[in-house]
Amino acid sequence: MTTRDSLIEDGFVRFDGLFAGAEIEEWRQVAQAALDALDTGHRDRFRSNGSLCNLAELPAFAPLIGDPRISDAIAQLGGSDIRWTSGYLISKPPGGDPLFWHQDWWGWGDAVSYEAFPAQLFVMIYLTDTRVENGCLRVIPGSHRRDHELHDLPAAHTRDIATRVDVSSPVYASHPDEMAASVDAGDVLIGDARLLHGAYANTTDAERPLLTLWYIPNWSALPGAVRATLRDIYDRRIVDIDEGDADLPTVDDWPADALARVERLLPDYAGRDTPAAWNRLPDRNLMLPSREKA
Ligand SMILES: O=C(O)CCC(=O)C(=O)O
Repeated sequence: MTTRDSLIEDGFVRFDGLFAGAEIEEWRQVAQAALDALDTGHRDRFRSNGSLCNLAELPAFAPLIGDPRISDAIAQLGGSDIRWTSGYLISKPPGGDPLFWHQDWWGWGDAVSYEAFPAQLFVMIYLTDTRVENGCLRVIPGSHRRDHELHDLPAAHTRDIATRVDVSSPVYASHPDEMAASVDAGDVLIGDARLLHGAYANTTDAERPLLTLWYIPNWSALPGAVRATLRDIYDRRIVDIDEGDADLPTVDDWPADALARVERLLPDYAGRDTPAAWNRLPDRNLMLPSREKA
């Protein structure tokens, strides 16, 4: 199976050793400095994630976002017109809670959502060796295209789910279909935004940092309405975890040297389409049958 086939079948692929361990250790230190600067309210608000720091406010990560090893990996999967829209530093503190089950695709009302190849990809770069014990990713393979009972859970990233963690609830509990996606520092997980995933609790006494970067593999192939919403995400006009109507900093505010690292990847959109509606819930009737029923 090629990496592209795995992405289409399972919804994710691991690229082993894409970065050297020493490089990742440097990024871990940059991440730790950003975490040290957070107020305690942030970590309470994003208790299930651990932290959710928008990289639009952390231009230090520009060289990593623009690193050609990431675009080359996406090209290997079938990307030919790659853009980057956003990213987060998601870090579980020592003893941090499990992450709720969810998927991150927001455009389920558009027909592109039911195609085999993803419209949007996550690139997850864990900054330490990450296993079940310290809170690695858990996924439901195939759930990006196939119906699954966890699609009935409430939409992701609401304040309630992110804040009030009840580990006995199916929103946070282990599921028989789950697979642990452990990594060594330097490995990179690339996956379909539609994939159902969560993360285990961090039972260790060390921080478990992750950078999640969002890329679009084939920008010009997407409907104008979907590109319009992605541009709004880039501009931080509509993301559901940002609060209120505050005028938030964006990548356009970065210093010139940081901006130069990502410029070729920015979601240029000058159309006039009405943006595709924000809809995090799939129409299960339009999905392929579950793996048991197939
Ligand atoms: O923390 C993780 O391992 C995954 C994070 C994630 O997928 C999310 O917060 O949406």
